[in-house]
Amino acid sequence: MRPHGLDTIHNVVLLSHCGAGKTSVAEAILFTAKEINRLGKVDEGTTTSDYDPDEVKRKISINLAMLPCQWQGAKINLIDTPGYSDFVGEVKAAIRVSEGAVIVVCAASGVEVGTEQVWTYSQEANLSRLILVNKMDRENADFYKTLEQIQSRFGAKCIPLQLPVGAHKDFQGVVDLLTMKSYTGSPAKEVEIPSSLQDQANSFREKLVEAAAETDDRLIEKYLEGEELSLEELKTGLRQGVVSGKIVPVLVSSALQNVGVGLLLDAIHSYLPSPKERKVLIARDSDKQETIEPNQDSPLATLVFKTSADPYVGKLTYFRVYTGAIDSNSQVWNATQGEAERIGQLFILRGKTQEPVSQLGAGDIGAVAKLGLTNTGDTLCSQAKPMKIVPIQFPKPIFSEAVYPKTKADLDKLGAALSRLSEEDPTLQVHRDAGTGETILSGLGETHLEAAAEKMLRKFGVGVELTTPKVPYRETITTSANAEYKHKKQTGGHGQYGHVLLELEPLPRGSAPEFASRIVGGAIPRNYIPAVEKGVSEALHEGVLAGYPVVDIKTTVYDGSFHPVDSSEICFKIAGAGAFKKGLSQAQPILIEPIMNIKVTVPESLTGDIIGDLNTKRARVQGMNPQGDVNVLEAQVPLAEILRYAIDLKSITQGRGSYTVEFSHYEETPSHIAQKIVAEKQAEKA
Ligand SMILES: Nc1nc2c(ncn2[C@@H]2O[C@H](COP(=O)(O)OP(=O)(O)OP(=O)(O)O)[C@@H](O)[C@H]2O)c(=O)[nH]1
Ligand SMILES: [Mg+2]
Repeated sequence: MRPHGLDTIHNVVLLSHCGAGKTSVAEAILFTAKEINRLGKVDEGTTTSDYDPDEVKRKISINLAMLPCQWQGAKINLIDTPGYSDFVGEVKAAIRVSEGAVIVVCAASGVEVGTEQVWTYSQEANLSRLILVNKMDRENADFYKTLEQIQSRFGAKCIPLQLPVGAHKDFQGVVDLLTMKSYTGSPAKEVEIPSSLQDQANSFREKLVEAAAETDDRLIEKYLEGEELSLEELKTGLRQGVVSGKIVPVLVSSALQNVGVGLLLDAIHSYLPSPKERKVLIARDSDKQETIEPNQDSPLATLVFKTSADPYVGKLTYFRVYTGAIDSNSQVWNATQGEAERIGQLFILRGKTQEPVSQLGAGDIGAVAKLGLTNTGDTLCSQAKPMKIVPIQFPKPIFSEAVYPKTKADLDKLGAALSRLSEEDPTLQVHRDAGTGETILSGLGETHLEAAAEKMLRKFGVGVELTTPKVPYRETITTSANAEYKHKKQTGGHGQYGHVLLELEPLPRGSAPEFASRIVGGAIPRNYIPAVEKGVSEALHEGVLAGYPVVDIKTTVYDGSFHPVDSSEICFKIAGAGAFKKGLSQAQPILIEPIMNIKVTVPESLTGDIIGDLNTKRARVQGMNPQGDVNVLEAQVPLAEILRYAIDLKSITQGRGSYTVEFSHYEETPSHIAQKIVAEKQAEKA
C-alpha cells in the first residue's frame, strides 16, 4: 500500500441500531474493493470484522474493527462498530477518530432507537454523514416508508441520492439520481432506468439538484435562471453540502447480495471529507481547548483510541495520527503520562490481520504492540513539541456485579486479569467494596459484563461467576447510652482484670468515628486507654443487628477500675469491646442503607412510566427538566432497589432511556425491610 497523505484518506465509521447490517456492509465493501476474495457472512461467523470468538458465538459485533481499503486512489479507513448499546464505548472511540459516518438503517425495521442515538452522537461529533438504507432484499423492506421516518426524525436535509429498483425478492439494484442511470445485479451493470420508475426518479432528482445548488451562490443563480447544472457542478455542490452537514444523502443497498456497494464506496470517496478538512482539537491547560491545522510536516501528534489484548502480539495499541508522521522503531513522547515510550513495529490492521508498515502519516490509523505505559486516551507526540489531543469522553459505568472466582487458581489470577480488562475497556471499572468485601465489576449493562467475563476466561484463563452485589448496609445508634463491662477471670496463678464504662452518642451521618477519654483520678491508668480504644474500634467492624460495620458514633470512656497485678492491655481491649457491644444494643441500633442520586433521561412520552416504576422502588423524585423531546428526571433512591436498574430501564423503554448514578448518603432503612435483612442474616449464621 503506498503511503497516503492527508487529502487521500477518509476515516469513516459505520453506525446503526444493532443488526441493521454494518458488519455485512463492511464485508461487502472489502469484497467490492478487492481486499478480500470471498464474501464472508455474519451468520456463518466468517466476516473480516467479527473475528473475535465471542462475536462469532453471539453473531453480533462487540469490538470496533479497522477495515481499510483502497478505492479510486484513496484509502478508506472503515471502522465497524457494535450496535448493541452495552458496547457504546467502542462507538464513542470510533466516532472520535473519524471525519465521516455511514449510518445504516434497516429497510424493514426503519428508524430505531439505536439509529436515533448514533445520529445524536455523530451530530455532536460534527461528522459528515451518509445514510444507507440496507436489507432492501428483505421481506417487508420499504424504502419510501423508511425515508419518511428518516426525514421526519432527522430533517429534510436527508435527501435520496438513489432510489431502489424493486424490493424484497425482486430487489435488483439502484437508480443513481445524479447520472440518471440504473445499476443492477452484482457485480453492477449500468442499464436504463425502468420506465415505471422514470417519473419518480425525475421528481427526486429535482430535489437533489436544488439542494446541491443551494450550497453555492454561483450554482443557485444558475439554477434559478433555469440553466442545467453539469454533473461536475452538482457533485461539487453536493460535496460542500455533505462536508458542512447541510445535506445527508440517502443511499440504498443489500449487503447480503452485494448490491449498491460500489456506489456507496463512490459516495464515501466523493462526498465525505478528508482529515485535511477537519481541525485537530488540542487541550491546552486543564479545560482550555484550541484547534490546530493538521499537517503532514508538523511535529507528531497521535491519539490512542483503543487498547486490546491480542493473543499473539500481546497488548495492542490503536492510534490515529493527527499531525506529522510516526515511524517504526522510534521513540515518542507520551504527553499524557509525561514519559518517553519506545515504538516497535507499526501495523495497519484489517480485522485480525496485521500488516507491518514503516511509517504512518497524518490522517491515518494504525497500531503498535507492547507499549509499556500508554493507555487509551493518551497522546503520543514529539518530545520537542509536546501537546495533548482532547481525549475521548467515555460513558460512566452504571451497572455492577460482584465477581467470584470459580477455583483457587482463578482467585490467584483474578486481580491481574481484572486490571487488564479495565485497562482494555475504559467503560469497565473494578473496585473492592470495603463494606461487603466483594470485588465489584461495573460496566454499561448485563451483556457488557457477561462479555467481559467470557473475555476473562478466554484471554486470561480466569473463570468467574457474576452475581448481584450485596448492599453495603451499615449499623448505627439513635440515642445515647451508657454501658459497663467487667472482664474478670481467675485461672490458677495470674488473673485477668479490666473494667470499663462507656458512653455512646450518635453523630451526624457520614462522620468519622470519634473516641474520647474523660477518666480522671486514674480510675483506669492512662497507658490502658489506647487498649480500650482498640477494643472499641475492632467492635466497630461488626454491629449487633446483622453484623454490618458500625458508623457515626462517638464513644467516651468515663470510668472503670483496674487491678495492680491482673490488669493488662488485652484485658482492657476485651472490656472496651464488650462495653461497646452492650452499649450498641441499648442505644436503639438501626440499619442504614446507601441512597443514590439517579438521573434518568427518557423520551417525554415515557416519563409517566418511569416515575411510576421509580415510586415502586422507594424513590423520591426531586426534579424534572425537559430538554428537547426528552425529560431528565432526578431522584434519590436506595441502592438496594436499583441494583438491576439497567435491565429494568431497558425493558420499560425498549432501550430509549439512559441514566447515571452516584452515591449520595446513608439513610435509615425502613423497619419492615430492616427486619427482613436481620432475619436473613440470622438464618445465614445459623
Ligand atoms: N436479507 C438481508 N439480511 C442482511 C443484510 N445485511 C445484513 N443482514 C443480516 O442481518 C443480520 C445482522 O447483520 P450484521 O451485519 O451483523 O449487522 P450489524 O449492524 O453489524 O449488527 P451489530 O454489529 O450486532 O450491531 C445478519 O443475520 C445478516 O446476515 C441484507 O442486506 N439483507
Ligand atoms: Mg456488526
